[in-house]
Amino acid sequence: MTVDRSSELFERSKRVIPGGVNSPVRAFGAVGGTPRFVARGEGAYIYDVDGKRYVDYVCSWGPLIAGHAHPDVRRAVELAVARGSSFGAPTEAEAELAELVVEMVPSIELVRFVSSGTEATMSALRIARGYTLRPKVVKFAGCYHGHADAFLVSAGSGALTFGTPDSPGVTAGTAGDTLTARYNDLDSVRRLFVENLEQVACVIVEPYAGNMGLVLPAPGFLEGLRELTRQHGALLIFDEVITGFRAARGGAQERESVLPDLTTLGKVVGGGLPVGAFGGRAEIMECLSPLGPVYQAGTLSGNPLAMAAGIATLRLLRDGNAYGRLEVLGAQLEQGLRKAFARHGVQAQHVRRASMHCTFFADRPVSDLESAKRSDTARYAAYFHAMLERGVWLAPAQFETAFVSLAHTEAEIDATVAAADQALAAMEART
Ligand code: KE4
Repeated sequence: MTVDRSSELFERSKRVIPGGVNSPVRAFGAVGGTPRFVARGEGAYIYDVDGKRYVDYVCSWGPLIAGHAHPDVRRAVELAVARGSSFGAPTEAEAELAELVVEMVPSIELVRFVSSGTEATMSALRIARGYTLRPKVVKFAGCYHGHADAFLVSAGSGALTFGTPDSPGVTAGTAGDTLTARYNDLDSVRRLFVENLEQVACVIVEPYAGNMGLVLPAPGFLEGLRELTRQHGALLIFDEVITGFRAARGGAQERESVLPDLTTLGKVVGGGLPVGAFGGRAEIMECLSPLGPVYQAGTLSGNPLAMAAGIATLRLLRDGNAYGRLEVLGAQLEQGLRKAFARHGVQAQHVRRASMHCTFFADRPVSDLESAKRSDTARYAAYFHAMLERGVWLAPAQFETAFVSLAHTEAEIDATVAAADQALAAMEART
């Protein structure tokens, strides 16, 4: 049997990189099999090193909302790199991207750029603690905010997938300052505030939770968090690393009309290059060094190439009808998959908001981590591989969210629904 290039490269990578990957979920551990190594991306497609083409619904886990190698993004980065890649000094591009963020995100008056979503959420926690002078933070079971110690408590995404929600290496002291509530359960938050009076610096939440699969806020949940945090003198942090510039031009906070005190961003804001950001009300952000005492820094923060990619991407989203288009494509995919699953009598929960979607192999609606964990992950894995074999690249784990980009068209959506029909039929034949 000829060994394909992905298998060869996986063996080679595993000799020098833990697990052969630089981020765990890429190893296909949740779905089994050998991860496909990617050679290139173009529009809605990625090509593996064996030349196979896939319609891409991972989109690099969210950043590529304009599709792979968009000409505007390519040109912007090519022009920037010709002038040098990094200076460790302020540049005009940082002001330009910051102006776009302030213009587009309703609650942000000042913003600081970093190099990943983890850096953004880690820094947002520090500034919340520095501003309120309180030690405790509240997060939600199943929500993932990156891999900073404070967050690896009942985390989502890969930590949930790999069943190590409380990662070794996180001290009891750190974990002790992280309080965990239940998503969509305001009473669980109320109890934590009462049990920790005047100790809670902030509540951090994914307004649309994208790391236990896609779980949407129940009516009144986000408004309730806004009211509870205000009542108890704590800050409300919306982790919009996924939803920022994706749920709407102004993110989930614009779509839901709930304004947090701080917002964290990543993914789309960098257009595929390493950018994270955190921002909010000026009086809070002015606590940040060099203006105030809360320290935060980064060698490549505001990197000119990353800024160029972010500016090109946000301009594409700000101007024109990007969100109307993404809504049409997202709805077409959702309806097509619902019909395909119904044709084959396969029970699933299809959850969608804008260009984010998730198919839970579950027989009841999913509203929190407990209900998400009732999903049949083995069946999801079989579906994932059946779709991959038919040229559709979904998220390689049940507890993730899939994305549509502006490069997808009705043709890719139709092909995806046709692949689902064949995949479900093949799965039936095997049972
Ligand atoms: P990064 O440090 O991975 O850039 O961002 C961390 C982060 C923060 N907040 C939210 C809501 C996130 O979804 C993430 C990262 N998302 C995962 C996908 N579920 C990244 C993919 C990966 O870990 O490889």
